[in-house]
Amino acid sequence: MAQGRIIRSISGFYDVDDGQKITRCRAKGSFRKKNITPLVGDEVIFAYQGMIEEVLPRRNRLIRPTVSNVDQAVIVFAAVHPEPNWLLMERFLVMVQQQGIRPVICLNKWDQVEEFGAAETVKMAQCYEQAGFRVIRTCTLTGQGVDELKQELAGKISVMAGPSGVGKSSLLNAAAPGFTQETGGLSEKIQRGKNTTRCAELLALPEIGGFVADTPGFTSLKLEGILTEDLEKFYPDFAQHSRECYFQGCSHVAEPECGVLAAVKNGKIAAARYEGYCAVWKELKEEESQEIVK
Ligand SMILES: Nc1nc2c(ncn2[C@@H]2O[C@H](COP(=O)(O)OP(=O)(O)O)[C@@H](O)[C@H]2O)c(=O)[nH]1
Ligand SMILES: [Mg+2]
Ligand SMILES: [Zn+2]
Repeated sequence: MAQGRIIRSISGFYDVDDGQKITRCRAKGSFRKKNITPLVGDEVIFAYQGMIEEVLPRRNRLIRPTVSNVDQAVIVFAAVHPEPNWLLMERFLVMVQQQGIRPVICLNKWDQVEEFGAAETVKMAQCYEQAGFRVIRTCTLTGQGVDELKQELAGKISVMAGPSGVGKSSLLNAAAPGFTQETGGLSEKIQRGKNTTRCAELLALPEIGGFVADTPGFTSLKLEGILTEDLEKFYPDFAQHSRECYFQGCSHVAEPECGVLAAVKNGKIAAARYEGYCAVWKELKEEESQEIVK
């Protein structure tokens, strides 16, 4: 019996990496009765004959893509093309933190900042840094920021998230010698049907250690299971200011004498960050009122 991690799942089989080699396994028949479905990322006890005997407790579970025990999500956006959707960034940040996963923001194609100006992207990079997030500015053409990205990936289980065409696969190829992830997006578009059903795969990072899952990317994201009153948990930069709110349970959206709004006015919280919060809050509120109608 040995312990390893599922790195791939293909039609009923699971490839388990124990650090030495990869063993193709089936799941024990009793799993089905117990409603256990092994996931990519799971730590398992397995027999070398090719049988998963036990799935060890999961730390967390990301839904898109479906990977468990994730340390961090690298959220990749392009500086200019495809045009960054900052509200989508807010949703990514909330979703990832809701699962207890650390977000790392990667703004790729930084060469486009010089080419096109992109004052908005430069401003947002600072805004997220000010909010306490790790922000890496990268360019796969010049190699800018690639070492920083490698440092973040080293020894951890990471998932690349973000829209398609922003350079996720290119970044992995730049960060890991030997990786040959397909880039350019075209074939991904053709295969989209296939890709959405296929599970993510964990790629072992040579030299630096750890695993990373590449994903085709998606451009929409619906937040589920979050209450408006819990939203500010995912805005750690608001915490010290919300203590100054006059009303207990202040939503920071409409109440008078709000500490968060005051911090926005005196520049301690970036206005764009606050606008993102309000937009997500309103979305969640709308859903809550629909729930009540049902
Ligand atoms: N200008 C520029 N283009 C890049 C950069 N990184 C990737 N690309 C290009 O962006 C396109 C999409 O890259 P890809 O890695 O397939 O994106 P993915 O869909 O997120 O995996 C490809 O044509 C890449 O050559 C970069 O840093 N700067
Ligand atoms: Mg890709
Ligand atoms: Zn408030």
